[in-house]
Amino acid sequence: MKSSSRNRKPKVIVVMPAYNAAQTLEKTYRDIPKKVVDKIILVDDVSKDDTVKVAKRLGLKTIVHIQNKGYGGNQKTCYIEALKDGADVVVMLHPDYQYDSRLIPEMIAPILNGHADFVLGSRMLGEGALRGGMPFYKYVSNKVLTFLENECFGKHYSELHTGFRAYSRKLLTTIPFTLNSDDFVFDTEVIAQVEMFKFASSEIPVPTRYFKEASSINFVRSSIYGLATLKVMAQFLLHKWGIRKYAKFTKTLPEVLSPFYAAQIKKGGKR
Ligand SMILES: Nc1nc2c(ncn2[C@@H]2O[C@H](COP(=O)(O)OP(=O)(O)OP(=O)(O)O)[C@@H](O)[C@H]2O)c(=O)[nH]1
Ligand SMILES: [Mg+2]
Repeated sequence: MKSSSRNRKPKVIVVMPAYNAAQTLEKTYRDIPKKVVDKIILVDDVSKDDTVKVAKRLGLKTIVHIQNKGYGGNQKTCYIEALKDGADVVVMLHPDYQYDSRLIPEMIAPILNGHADFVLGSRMLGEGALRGGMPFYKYVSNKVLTFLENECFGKHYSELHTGFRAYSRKLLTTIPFTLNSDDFVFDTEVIAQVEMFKFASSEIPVPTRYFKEASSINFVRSSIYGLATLKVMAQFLLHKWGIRKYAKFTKTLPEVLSPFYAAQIKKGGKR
């Protein structure tokens, strides 16, 4: 790995954007390989259950939003905190036990060995998304959206709608993720930024796990997400063709952050 971490062990921080995760958080936490993870940060988006209580009992760094922001808004806090705390590699892990946190070493390996700045845990490369319980309509829309996104980016990803992701510090201190949506489409915007800023990416196979507590997004929410994803694709192409410019594809994070936070993140990079 390049950058400031040349002479020391890279710091790996796991961030968990949480919303009503009290029932699954401890199980998710137990599976995290502590040997390769330096710190775990949980951001609570005003859960109605005991998520914060459980997180504190487990000794996680816990941040509680003053208002419910949404999944994207939650991730913004997650990444800012991880960068302030000096992360060289950040892993986003849902606290709903949907993704297998035992695979974190595989997720971070391409970043640590300098092959990628962005790693996706792909359920489509795994044992079988449908066999793992992915609802059929989600499977089909996932495939269709991923196909369209690949056409748009000129890439061959197997799945672009996974919530298990790892990022290098360089990536997160470059893309202006704070300009993205506070809703679920935040994830798609990040991928479009990864492509626009030409960061190298990689995929590893992960199993699919669906059960009641791990999935709350219903058909309507999924459809809104699908349409919002198409809109991001349109913005990507308009920007690429020079028809319309979007700050989220041109600015860098320090340019859009308040000087206070920009300085804190810079300090985090110098630990
Ligand atoms: N901040 C915030 N997070 C949410 C909200 N709803 C869900 N989440 C989080 O977003 C993540 C994804 O939501 P899920 O309900 O697990 O989505 P899912 O149905 O598993 O989605 P698929 O994997 O696409 O099927 C989880 O980590 C939730 O904790 C919300 O209203 N606000
Ligand atoms: Mg889930």
